[in-house]
Amino acid sequence: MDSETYMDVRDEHPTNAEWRTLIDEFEDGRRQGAIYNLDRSDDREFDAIFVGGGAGGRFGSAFMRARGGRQLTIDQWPFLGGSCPHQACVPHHLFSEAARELDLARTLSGRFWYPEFDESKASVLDMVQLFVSGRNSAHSFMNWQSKEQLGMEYILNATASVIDAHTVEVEGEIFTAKNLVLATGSATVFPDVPGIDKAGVFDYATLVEDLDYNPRSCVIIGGSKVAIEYGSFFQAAGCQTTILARSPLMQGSGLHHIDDDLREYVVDGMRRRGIQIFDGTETLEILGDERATGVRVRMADGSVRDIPCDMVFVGTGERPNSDPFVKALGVSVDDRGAVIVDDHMRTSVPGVYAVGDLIGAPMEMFKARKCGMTAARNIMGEDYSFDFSEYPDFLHSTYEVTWVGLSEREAREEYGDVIVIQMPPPGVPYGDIPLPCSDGTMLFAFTHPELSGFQKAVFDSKSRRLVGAHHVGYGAKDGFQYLDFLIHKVGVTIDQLAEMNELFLNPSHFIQLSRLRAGAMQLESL
Ligand code: KPC
Repeated sequence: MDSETYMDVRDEHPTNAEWRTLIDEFEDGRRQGAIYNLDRSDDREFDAIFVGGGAGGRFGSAFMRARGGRQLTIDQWPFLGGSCPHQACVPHHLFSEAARELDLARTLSGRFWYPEFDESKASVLDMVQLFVSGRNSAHSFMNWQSKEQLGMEYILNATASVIDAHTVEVEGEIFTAKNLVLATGSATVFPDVPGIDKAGVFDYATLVEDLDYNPRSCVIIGGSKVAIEYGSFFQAAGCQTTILARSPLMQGSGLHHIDDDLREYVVDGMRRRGIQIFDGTETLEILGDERATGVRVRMADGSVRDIPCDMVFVGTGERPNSDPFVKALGVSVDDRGAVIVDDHMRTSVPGVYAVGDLIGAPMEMFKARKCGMTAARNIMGEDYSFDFSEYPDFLHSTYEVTWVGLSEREAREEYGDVIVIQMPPPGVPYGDIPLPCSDGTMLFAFTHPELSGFQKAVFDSKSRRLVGAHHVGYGAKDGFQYLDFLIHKVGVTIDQLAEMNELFLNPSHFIQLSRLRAGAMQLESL
């Protein structure tokens, strides 16, 4: 190795601030080559090499270290943490928070302390630039924490070429391990549409890497979660947005357990805020010479329309980055390219595990991290399974939308006799009463009650168990992590909910509503 083209930090202890400067330098080209944090004095064989240091790779690595194992984690970027803090979840959360703030500021324009809303100040570009200017602080923390607190060994800013099930080559050097853990994530599938490679066509990743103008009109191709989330942000940030989906939003197979009322409240809310949503569409062409100026689309009624825009955003979903492993190892994949694993994260090749987005849906952070942990536990000799067929889920419009367990329809199919407690109560039009009126929606509740959200809990009448919970509002995500556990691991009943101690009109105020009904032997809806 040429010392001018690599950096060895093993005996250095860069602070978070120093890591940030280093990563800045790697990103803008002032520094090049791999970053080595490798204990060359340790002659133990690696228990695993993690190919990819995103959520799955990093959490698996940390768990393996904690169990006393030795790992090596290799990532193409000069930081650990992967696409989440670089291009995906973290910017999405920043943008969704901005969308919420913008929605409130526009709705309350000129009232109280809110100035008249100035549309010229709402900017997609401003938020993208804010994110890009700050993202290296998360990256630096990942490098610092992984090295100084978690004791991980890693090589960054380097490509790992898999040679066989135990061998990886990095920068011309061969590394061997008892096992490999593949964790290289997924990437957007750009539809095969004429003009898709024109300037002005983005996905979530290129948006943050390449956007250099403030878009004022956008057409989104696809109806995925990403389409809903980014579309809501674009519209709130002053960019007139049109969504062209194949299936009605939130009805695709990718999202399970969506309650009909919740879907209606969310999609109506998006339309109310000015987003145009068309389903049953087929995108025919991206219009424009070098740069996208519109989208030609066949509508559900067969007519063809040209929709002008200055940005096209692709939200059609993602495909696992599995090709190199099929080629190098022959791992089995499904028809969408997802590496097939068992509940221990073992692939079809002995000694090779795969985790995270690489194994397909759901492409969620909790799954990636727990997959990593699962692989590590099994490699370290435990017999540990991870079943992610049931999980809490969320998305953002200008609201935070959260759900767990069965929808009301599914619960009726499964249990027959169910009761529902919901706000606003069934049959009460939105806006007639300012409910749910929970934390985070108070300003709406008192000014625009129809915007104050929606919530529903579904119980099996016979067992009195909570079987589903659904929420549109703010701040419920936190509680839903625990509701998931209560529903799926504890089997919590309405009587146990009635015993809990609520903290006022907390976002998912199922506790007090449950208490109002729990006294009855024969449960009734509310
Ligand atoms: C700070 C944070 O949780 C967002 S970035 C997460 C990357 S990782 O911890 O590796 O899953």
